[in-house]
Amino acid sequence: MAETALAGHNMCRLIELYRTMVRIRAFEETALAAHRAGLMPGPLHASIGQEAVAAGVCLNLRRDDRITSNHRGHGHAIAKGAGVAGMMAELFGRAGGHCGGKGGSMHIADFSVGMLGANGVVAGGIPIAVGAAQGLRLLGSDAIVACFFGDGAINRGPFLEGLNWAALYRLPVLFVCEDNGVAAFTRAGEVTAGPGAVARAQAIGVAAESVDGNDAVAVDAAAGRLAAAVRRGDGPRLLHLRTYRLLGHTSTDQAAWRPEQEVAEARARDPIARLRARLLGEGVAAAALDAIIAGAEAEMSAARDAALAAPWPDPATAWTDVLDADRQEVA
Ligand SMILES: Cc1ncc(C[n+]2csc(CCOP(=O)(O)OP(=O)(O)O)c2C)c(N)n1
Repeated sequence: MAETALAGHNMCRLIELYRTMVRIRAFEETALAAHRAGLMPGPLHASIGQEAVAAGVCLNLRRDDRITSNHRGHGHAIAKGAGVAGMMAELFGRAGGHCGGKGGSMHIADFSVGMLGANGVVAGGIPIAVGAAQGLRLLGSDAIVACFFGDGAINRGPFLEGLNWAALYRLPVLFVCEDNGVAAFTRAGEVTAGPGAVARAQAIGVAAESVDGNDAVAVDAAAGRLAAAVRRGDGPRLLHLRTYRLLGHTSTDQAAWRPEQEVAEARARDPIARLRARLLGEGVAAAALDAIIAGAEAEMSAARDAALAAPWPDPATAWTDVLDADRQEVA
C-alpha cells in the first residue's frame, strides 16, 4: 500500500516535470515562429534542449524562494511560475508585459513568484542572487535563492566574488551552472582553464556535484538534495548540469559551425523525449502526454494572440521605472 502511494507520488512528479518542460518548449517555439515572421522585435535566446535544468531545479523550490537568471531565461521564469501572458507581452514589447514591455526577453522579472530577473550581462545574476540571499538572512526567512548561469559565466569575476561571499556567510544560495558546452559561439573548453565549475566551487569550500542535465529525473533528485541542504542552513551549494543547446546562440544564429553528427547525437538525448519514453515505460498513456503538449501549445498560442492584440506602452511612461543617469532617481 505504502509502495503504491509512493509510486503514485513519483508519477505525479514525473508528469509535473514533463508538463513544465513541454510548456517551456511550446513557449519558445511559439515565440521563435513569431520572431521569424517579423512580428517580434529584438533577439531571443532559446533554451530548447535545456528544459530539464529549469524544470528539475524549480520543482524543488517554494513560491517564496527566489531565482536569478541569465540571458537564456524563459525556461527559468516559466518553471518558477511566471505568467506566460506577461512574458509573451514582454517579448512583443507590449504594455501588459512583466516589465511594461520595456525590458524584452533578457529582462523578464516577476517578483510575485520570486523571479528576480533575467540578465543580459553574463554572470550579472550571481551577485544579485547573493545579495538576495543576504537579504533573506536578515529577514529571518528560510527561503533560498537558486541562481542560474551558463558555463561562460564561470570565467567572469562575479562568479568568484559571489561564491566567496556566499561561502563566507553560509548564505542560502543554490548556484546552478547550466553547462551547454558553449559560450555564444565559442566552445567552453577553449576559454576555460582547469576542470571547471565544480572544482572552482570546491576550491573555496562550496560543496558541488555534477549530473546529466538532460535527465530531468536526475536533475530533480540532485536539486532536491542540494536545495534541502541549503535550506537547512548548511551554506551554499553548486549544481553543475551538463546539457546541450539544440539551437543557435540567438534566434538569428543557425549555428552552422557545429558538426551535424554532434547535433544529431544531442537530439537523441533530447530531455523531453527521454522523459516521455520513461513515462510511457511506466505505463502512462501516449494520449495523456499528447494532451499535455496540445494544452501547452494552445496556452502559448493564446498568449501570443493576446500579446499581438495588446497596446504598445504609453510613450509618456518611457522614463518610469528607469534610473535616469542625470537625475539619479527612479521616476
Ligand atoms: C559581461 C558580458 N560579456 C559578454 C557578453 C556577450 N555574451 C552574451 S551571451 C554570451 C555567452 C554566454 O555563455 P554562457 O554563459 O555559457 O551562456 P549560454 O549562452 O551558453 O547559454 C556572451 C559572451 C555579455 N552579454 N556580457
